[in-house]
Amino acid sequence: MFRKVLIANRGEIAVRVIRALREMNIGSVAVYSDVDRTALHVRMADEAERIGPAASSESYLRIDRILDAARSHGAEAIHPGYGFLSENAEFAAACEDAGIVFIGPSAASIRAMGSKTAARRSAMEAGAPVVPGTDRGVTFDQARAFAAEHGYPILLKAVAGGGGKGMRRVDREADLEAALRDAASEAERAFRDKDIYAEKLVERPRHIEIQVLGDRYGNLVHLGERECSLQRRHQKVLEECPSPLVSLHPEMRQEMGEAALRAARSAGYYNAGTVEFLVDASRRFYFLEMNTRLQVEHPVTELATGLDLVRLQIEIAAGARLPFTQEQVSWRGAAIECRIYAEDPYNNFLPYPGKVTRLGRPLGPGIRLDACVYDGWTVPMEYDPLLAKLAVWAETREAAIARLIRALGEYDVSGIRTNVGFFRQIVEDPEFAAGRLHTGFIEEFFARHAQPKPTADLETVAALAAAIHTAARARANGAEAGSGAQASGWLRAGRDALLR
Ligand code: MV4
Repeated sequence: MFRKVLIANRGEIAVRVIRALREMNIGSVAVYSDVDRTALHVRMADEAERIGPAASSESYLRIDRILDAARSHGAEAIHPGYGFLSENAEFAAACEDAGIVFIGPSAASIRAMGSKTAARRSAMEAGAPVVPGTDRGVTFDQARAFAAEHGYPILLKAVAGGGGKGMRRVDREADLEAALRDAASEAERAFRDKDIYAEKLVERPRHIEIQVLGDRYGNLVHLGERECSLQRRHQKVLEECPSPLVSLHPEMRQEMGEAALRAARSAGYYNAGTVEFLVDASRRFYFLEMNTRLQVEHPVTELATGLDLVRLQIEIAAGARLPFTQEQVSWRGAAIECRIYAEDPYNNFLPYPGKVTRLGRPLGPGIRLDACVYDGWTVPMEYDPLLAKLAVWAETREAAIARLIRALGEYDVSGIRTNVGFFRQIVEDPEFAAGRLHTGFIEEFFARHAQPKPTADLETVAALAAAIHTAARARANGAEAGSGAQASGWLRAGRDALLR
């Protein structure tokens, strides 16, 4: 086993990896940028090395500096976490070249899944269902012919894609030419690759993904599904294991699991990975893409299977065989995770970095908190403002929801705004309780209840107008201090009411 591992990441996932290393009696080396000097992962690791200024391009994305840190600290392996360099084939190859183990799949697997059309083709050849689509480099005439055969709407996608960038829905032929041009220029800007392909659009799909895990000897198992349909602008916000849909139709787990294993095998996959599927209203599922990393939402799979995915990743990278067979994998109860962000859900989910002045955390039965936030920490504005993942487990989904409502109620964060209150609204929603989830859920949820912005009621506006009037008259008359102070008091109260 390794004696020392470097974590090429920050935030809660760096903390998660350090915890696994400590339990395995392996030394940990953190890396950090200037703004992360006081971050929790730096405090928790055995050793730490500064790798540059705040900008990711000058720190967490610098392959050279990370490898230098690994060498100078004597780390034998690197865990990349998620994001940053985790799906960078060049980084995986550079680690191997430096004689350092990359805790993840081979550079070749990462590369094979990086092109969305190549991944589609190999999944299709391996027998996993895919949405009807075109080849890469689609021209206007080819896209028009495709739509003529399969019907509108279609979806234009970037070959180098991911995250919804370079994606355009097209509902009629008249819009096709402009959409193709827009998608290509957005893809060029985002990926420096303007290649586009077209797919038949699946309306209001669910997003269900399968966790896979393989060793370096060709053993590969799936660990079931995660329901990730609750997302906003291609960012997941809440994930579950099992999927409420799969719970109603248990044969789906085996069918999707086998399709995922076929797709993973076609790429010679090992270590942890995730195969994403779209599921349509008639429960047909389609391979979407494969994520060649540990995912943010891995805790719900861990809670439902009792496995430690990070520990398994490290053991497999060190050359161990998978310690169980597919038949030995089992699932129990229901797990739900909320991504707690420093953001304002009622102001377009604007990031809300700043200093945390008070922090009360949920505790007690069935709660798991993967966090990087601590009392007095300043959430930096340079990175994704994820503070914590609050995950709960209970015997049934109903009990897990009750537990989640209880846990969200115990969360008490001051100094910054968070989405905790927004989650309370979501998980108390009857549609959510019924498990009727799809990728348009949050947009529809806002249309159904939430006010996108707090608006003042007439009484507040009238009180504010009166206060302004009184204050202005008091000032104009050079009036006695009393009424001026009272007016500015009202003014403050009125403003607070408006901003509440
Ligand atoms: C789709 C789709 C509907 N039909 N493909 C969005 C991100 C990219 N990786 C794939 N995505 C989608 N592909 C077809 N043919 C709908 C989406 C999609 C989506 C997928 C997963 C999770 C959330 C989503 C939100 C909007 C659209």
